Amino acid sequence: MIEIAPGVVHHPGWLDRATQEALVTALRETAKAAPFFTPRMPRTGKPFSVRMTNCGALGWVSDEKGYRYQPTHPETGAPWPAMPDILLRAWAELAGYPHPAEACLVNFYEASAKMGLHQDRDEADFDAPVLSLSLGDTGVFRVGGTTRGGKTVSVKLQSGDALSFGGPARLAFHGIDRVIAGSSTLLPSGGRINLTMRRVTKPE
Ligand code: MD6
Ligand code: FE
Repeated sequence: MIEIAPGVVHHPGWLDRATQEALVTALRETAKAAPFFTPRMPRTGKPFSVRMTNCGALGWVSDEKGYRYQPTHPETGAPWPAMPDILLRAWAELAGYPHPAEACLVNFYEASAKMGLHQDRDEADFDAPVLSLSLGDTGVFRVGGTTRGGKTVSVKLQSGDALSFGGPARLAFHGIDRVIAGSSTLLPSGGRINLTMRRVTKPE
């Protein structure tokens, strides 16, 4: 493991190929129960280039009304499906936090998709890290400080990599500059999946 910035720990190749394939199979079931939707920016309604779904008790959604967590899919109204076991295990092993994750946001990037610099701050509990797993094509991830405009570092997140994002970095700005098309054979039609597991509520 490599600490790329204080609180940002990169675990290259944390999932082996067979586990990556099993996770993709599990996520196809997730997407049947909770189809990918296109989130929209608060106020403007401008669509994201990334498509999203969720699993776990809560899911992150965004539309004209704002960013929030909710227990149901924004289009079907159905509860989110359970988190696959591989994700529960990853949280137990890497998060270093004594309570379970409540939400896993699933982001799908086509070759042209990206995600602008943002903070993850819609959770009530910042003591837990956000734990990310990447599948498919490599994403160029950038992380800076807790204010905009400071110095940043970049790391390539390859299929199977885990990234734990907590402590002094929990509110750091970060994003995905680009996806490197053709860099992985995991997803037959290409693209990148990123999973971010989060604790949302404060434990009792
Ligand atoms: C991505 N990741 O890798 C976007 N957020 O596609 C995130 O936005 C992120 O990787 C919080 C913590 C870790 C992350
Ligand atoms: Fe994020």
